[in-house]
Amino acid sequence: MKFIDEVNITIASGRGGGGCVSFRRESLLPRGGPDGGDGGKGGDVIIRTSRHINSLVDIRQNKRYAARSGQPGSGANCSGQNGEDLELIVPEGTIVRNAEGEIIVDLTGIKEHVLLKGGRGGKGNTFFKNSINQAPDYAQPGEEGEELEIKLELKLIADVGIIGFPNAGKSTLISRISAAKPKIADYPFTTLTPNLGVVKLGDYSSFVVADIPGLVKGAHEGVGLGIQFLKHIERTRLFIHLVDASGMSGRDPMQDYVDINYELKMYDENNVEKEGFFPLSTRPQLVVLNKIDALSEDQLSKLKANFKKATGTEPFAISAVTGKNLKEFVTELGRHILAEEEQ
Ligand SMILES: Nc1nc2c(ncn2[C@@H]2O[C@H](COP(=O)(O)OP(=O)(O)OP(=O)(O)O)[C@@H](O)[C@H]2O)c(=O)[nH]1
Ligand SMILES: [Mg+2]
Repeated sequence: MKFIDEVNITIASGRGGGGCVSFRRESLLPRGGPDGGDGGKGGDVIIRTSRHINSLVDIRQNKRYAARSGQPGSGANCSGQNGEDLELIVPEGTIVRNAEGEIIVDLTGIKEHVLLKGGRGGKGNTFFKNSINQAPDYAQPGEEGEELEIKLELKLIADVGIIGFPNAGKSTLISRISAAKPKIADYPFTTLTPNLGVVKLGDYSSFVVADIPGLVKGAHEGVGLGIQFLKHIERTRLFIHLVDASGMSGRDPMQDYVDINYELKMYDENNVEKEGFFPLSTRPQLVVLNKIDALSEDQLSKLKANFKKATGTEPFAISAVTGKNLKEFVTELGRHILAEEEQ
């Protein structure tokens, strides 16, 4: 299964500035020669890649992206200013296609590519002066810019995988921290295929979270939906291990946590021979207790203490429904991802 982020936009390069028709007029030179300057060049549309961006969310903010036009030339042989280029910054690996679906450029290992050239600036009348015509009274108009509909495509690679029992609130969580709109319902196995969401961290960075169908005890033997979806999060840097803390399921939260980790271990055993396989059971996990809105303070602190004893670190405690502690959690998650990246 592929996760593709797609954005359709129209891009336009700037038109060139017109050349100028002008003649020198100085008090001692009543009939001066031509001095109309050239128009400036229109801006190009350039696409550049950045390692700090990993989705196309920002590009989606506009439908049309246009570079600036060149300024017209003026008298005294002044050239018009060139129009500013327009830069689209996208993640590495973005593919640009035209409206017919043909690839214009695949930005894998490519830092920048000029998608559209700006129009040339028109020549001013100075340019047309020659021995026959000493005083041309015409100039060239600027060249038109170009316009193109393009489709940007990016194969998303998840940074974080959310694991947990069915109904733990995985889809609710992803819907609260990203723009993803997965189906959420009060029964197990609501999610049948993985969902991806892009989580924004401040203005310049983001990361991708994958919500996969829930695991149950015996998943490695095919119970429930089985563990085939774990392959979608094999490449993630870390897991959010989401535990339903409410007890509404009738199961014990700590036992759920142990059972899921056991399934990861079994998955590893079954895949250890696979080329390039990264074991899942040793992947860093952020243990997150969800649905704390359904617990009393006392119940929660007992549960936290139990988890701290078992894992060595304090678990996060959130409510994906009320939003309690979500902001702090996203910040912390971002910090962990950066830390993993730097390793
Ligand atoms: N009280 C409470 N209910 C929650 C919370 N988060 C999720 N739920 C509810 O739990 C149920 C399951 O939520 P989902 O997000 O569909 O759970 P899931 O883990 O994606 O489930 P599957 O897709 O079946 O694996 C829904 O009825 C949610 O409204 C929470 O923080 N508090
Ligand atoms: Mg779900």
